[in-house]
Amino acid sequence: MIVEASPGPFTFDPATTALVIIDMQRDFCEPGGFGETLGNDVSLLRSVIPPLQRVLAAARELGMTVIHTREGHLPDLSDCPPAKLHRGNPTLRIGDPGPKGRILVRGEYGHDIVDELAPLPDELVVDKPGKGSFHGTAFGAELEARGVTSLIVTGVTTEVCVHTTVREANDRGYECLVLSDCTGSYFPEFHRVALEMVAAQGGIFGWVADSTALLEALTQEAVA
Ligand code: C5J
Repeated sequence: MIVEASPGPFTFDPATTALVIIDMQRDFCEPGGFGETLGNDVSLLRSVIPPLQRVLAAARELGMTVIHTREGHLPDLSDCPPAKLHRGNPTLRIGDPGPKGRILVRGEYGHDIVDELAPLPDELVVDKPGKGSFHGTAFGAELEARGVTSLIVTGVTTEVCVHTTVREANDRGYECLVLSDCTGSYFPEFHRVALEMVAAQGGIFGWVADSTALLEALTQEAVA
């Protein structure tokens, strides 16, 4: 299967490709969570949801591997480095009680994925303490166990957890396609530049396309 992408066509086999949905959690996408405590306008991430719902539906229809990630910490915060916990001047810190439960803590309502993109029972959900999906998780082992060699990467935020995951994946030999309208940032300029960085220099970290280009390719596959 071939997707029109930047810097050139992205070729992949759906049987060995995972749709990775990074951190589409209430803590980042809804008021009262981690993203808002840092002073961000969380409504900026909402535009990611409709195109990502369409991509998720198409991937499920094709029987592709779907993996969701969630950034967050154990209730005792033992996996939260002090530098992360004490950094900056947020209105609430990681672990503090907020309107959606303790900020960025596993098991809390705010830590979970938004209703619109809720995982199905058979879909893997990877809980990660850091920004990248490989650090401190079984993500790499799970990809290997499923024979995955290519990733279609979506979610938030483009320049933080999406970028870190793509960089980690690229160094491990995975071919990554980042979907421009299925990723988002609190900073539109960072989003634009982060995507440019992925595809620059002949695709230094991977490829970039929009969901329309991917859906065209997936639809043709479903018909064929
Ligand atoms: C951030 C993330 N931005 N999921 N996390 O702190 O990108």
